[in-house]
Amino acid sequence: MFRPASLFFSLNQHNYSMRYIILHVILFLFCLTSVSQPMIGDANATRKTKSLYTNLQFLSANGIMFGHQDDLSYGAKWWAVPNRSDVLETTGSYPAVFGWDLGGLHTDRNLDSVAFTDIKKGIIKAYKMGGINTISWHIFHPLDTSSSWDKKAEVKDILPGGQAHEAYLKQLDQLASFFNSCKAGFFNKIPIVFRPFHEHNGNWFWWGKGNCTEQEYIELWQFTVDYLKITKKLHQLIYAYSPDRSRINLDSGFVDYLYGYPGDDYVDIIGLDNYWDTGHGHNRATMRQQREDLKKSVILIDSIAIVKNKIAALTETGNNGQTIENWYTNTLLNPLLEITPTPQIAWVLVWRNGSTENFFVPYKGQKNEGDFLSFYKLPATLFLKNIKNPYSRRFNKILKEETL
Ligand code: BMA
Repeated sequence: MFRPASLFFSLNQHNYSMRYIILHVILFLFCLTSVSQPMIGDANATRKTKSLYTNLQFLSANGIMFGHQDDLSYGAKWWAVPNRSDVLETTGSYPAVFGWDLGGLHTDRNLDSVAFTDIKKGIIKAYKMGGINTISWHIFHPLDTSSSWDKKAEVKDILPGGQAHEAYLKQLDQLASFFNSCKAGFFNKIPIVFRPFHEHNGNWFWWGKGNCTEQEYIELWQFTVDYLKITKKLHQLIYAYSPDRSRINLDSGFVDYLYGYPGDDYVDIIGLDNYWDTGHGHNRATMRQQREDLKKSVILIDSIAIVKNKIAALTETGNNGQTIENWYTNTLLNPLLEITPTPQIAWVLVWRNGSTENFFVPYKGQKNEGDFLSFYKLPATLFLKNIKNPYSRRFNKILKEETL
């Protein structure tokens, strides 16, 4: 039988030790390179933005942060009450990640009626508390301001040379001034995870598959990032790419995921919107199969992030109305914990608590409240109380045990 070790033992003692040392030096150098920092696309990103990006890697190796859309703006039973949060009321902590949406920037309220002045205040508050802000953009096409779901709107019209290109530049100028107005101190622009043109592999948005070509989508993304980064000189953004799981065949996951991928210099977060494998009403697969598919989808983004030296995240997920018993522990978290090695997913973000019919976080008294509390207490999950100043270069601490 061939035994690799016999190669060494056949040598004299001196050669053996030399080879042994060389082998270990090579292994050591390999380890050094393989734990290198993740690569943010913007080489000129601000110091805090770079630190946040590096810290996301540390955080993802130590737990999964919990995020909630519009957490500070309203809850299932309240609207615009300072400091309120359904997550806080159920668990005793704010989420670690705060989601916002800038759709409707041409008016003074976003598509869900939240005043932009309040969104800005919320972003600053979340930052000062040590939370992480992520912004999606249900953008209205400048030629037809009805909504993101308006399929008549054409991507090619807003690309350079298109009839609405100038109008799109105005939207980008507005977007840039909004980002720049989110600051804490004169020079301190708040780092933000920006997640534009999401779920583009689905056909429901005007930038989606079937409503524009793959090349147009890529151009739209690249143009947008270049304009914000080069023309507007914004260096506080981390860009999240987030296709929808329902339009990915997991047997050809890599290829399907990368449909419309604009390139490693343009993407920092390997995101995925996955409502599909977590009990979606239209998914005919059994819950057992969905559990396996959720795992596969997470392994998919985790591996792509590893290959590309980026950060993976479940940028949207949820069970609307919390109809599935113990959804947080049983449907969402446990499957992820069954994967070995543990996938490095920086955060999971659930959608908004719009009303007592449409909500994703159990509010006080809702039947899954206890389950959500258990989810919060588990060592694997990280809420605001568990992370401290993710914008600092010296950040290396999770506060889980100390707080619970
Ligand atoms: C969708 C729904 C809409 C909402 C949109 C943007 O999923 O919740 O009601 O307007 O997100 O938040």
